[in-house]
Amino acid sequence: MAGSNSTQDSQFSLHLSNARNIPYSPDDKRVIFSDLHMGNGTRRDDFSENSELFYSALSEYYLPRGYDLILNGDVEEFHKFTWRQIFHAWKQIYALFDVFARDGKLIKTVGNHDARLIMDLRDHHPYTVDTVIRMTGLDYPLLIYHGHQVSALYERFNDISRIGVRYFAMPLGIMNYSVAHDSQKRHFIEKRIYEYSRRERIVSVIGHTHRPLFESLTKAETLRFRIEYLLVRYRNASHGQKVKIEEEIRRHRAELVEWRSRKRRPDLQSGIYEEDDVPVPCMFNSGTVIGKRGMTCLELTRGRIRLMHWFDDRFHKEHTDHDNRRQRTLPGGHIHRLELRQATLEYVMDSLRLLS
Ligand SMILES: [Mn+2]
Repeated sequence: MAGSNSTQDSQFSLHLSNARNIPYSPDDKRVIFSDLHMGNGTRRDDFSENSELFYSALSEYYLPRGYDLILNGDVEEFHKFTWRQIFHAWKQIYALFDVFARDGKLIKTVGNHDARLIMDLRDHHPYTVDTVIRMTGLDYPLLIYHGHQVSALYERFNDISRIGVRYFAMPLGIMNYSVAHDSQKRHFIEKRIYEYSRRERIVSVIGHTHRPLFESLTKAETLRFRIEYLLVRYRNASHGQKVKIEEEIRRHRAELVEWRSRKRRPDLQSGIYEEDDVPVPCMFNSGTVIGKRGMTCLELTRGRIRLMHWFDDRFHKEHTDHDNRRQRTLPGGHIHRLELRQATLEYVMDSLRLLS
């Protein structure tokens, strides 16, 4: 990231000398959450709304099943709140983190909103904080990092004035500046991380943009690719297969139409790879805990990576679907865990070998 006047120099690379190595084993169970933005517990605190959902998922699902908990950055919101305020407001959550930490099952990385944890607050934090986790023992390394490392590059090349907003407006709470609400910046970040991961043959698991990504793709992109793939298979399929493929195409098509019809923020720059190329599944994003429709996370279990959506049907009614096989409900009956996508790590590694 050496300073340069040339915009062609805007390549991204991570400093891996300080990465912490964690061996991969198919028997391990790990869950990755990012972007909690924990604050003081008031209405100004973005974490408040989904805090119960988060607490229930950890205490009733992941903890009893022996998962490692990976918190991948922006856990605390120090741009608006003090350490004392955050810790006081969320004692119960920290008590739960303590339980994971006691068994050596808590892994925490740093983001841009909690960067003070590796700076002035270094001695006041009870947990080890890393910048990059490198999972070893797979064909190619799987790196877990927040992803803000690209932001500095963006500021440098595109909009130097933003730095003023970041460092002067934020601490006073004048504006709620966040990368998640800036689609141009989000696109820049995803594209740089995608290109870096593909070039270096690594799998990047990030957060930061608050947008869940699976196999480097958004949901609409995945559905489109799957429909195209099924259309190719359709022609040479047997009669029995054709009926099944037809059904599948119709279902995906309906899902795509439904997904598009929802009133979403326009996101025209969603493609992060060259359109005439096959996307490589080298980038995954856990999304965020503070989503309006619940929270998303990535699970690494039994040789698979899965994108999960957690929601509480008392607040996020639109998603309730009791007939869905991919949905599990916690004993209280209100909190649901829905599998959005899944792939084997072998598939991910093979793709990296053959496509990058
Ligand atoms: Mn961030």
